[in-house]
Amino acid sequence: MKKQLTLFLTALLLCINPLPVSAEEEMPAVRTILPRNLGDGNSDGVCNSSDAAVLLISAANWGATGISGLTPAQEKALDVNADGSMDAIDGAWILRYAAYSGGGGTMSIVEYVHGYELD
Ligand SMILES: [Ca+2]
Ligand SMILES: [Ca+2]
Repeated sequence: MKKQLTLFLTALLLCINPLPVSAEEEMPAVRTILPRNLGDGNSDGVCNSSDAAVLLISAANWGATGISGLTPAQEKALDVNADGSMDAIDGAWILRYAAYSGGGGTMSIVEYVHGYELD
């Protein structure tokens, strides 16, 4: 069931357009912009498939109304690859990380995606 949800969310995420993260959130060096709660879009302290669902719902809201319904901090947390927009790539990273950590992986999402730990 969890695998089916992951596959379903991945398929949906691949169909949505990117949501731009607020310009004020953009900075030049990736290492300086990564938030401590990277990937944790629902602010429950963990990054899992529920966060991908938050991203998907916000993308649907964005498409329908032009408003994501998320706070700037949530948008920044969900820009997992730190490219300045929330999109299917971020959702795919979250789902990949959820599968990794659910399988016993111990890296943080920052290390998993970016290859290093925050200071
Ligand atoms: Ca979360
Ligand atoms: Ca992104």
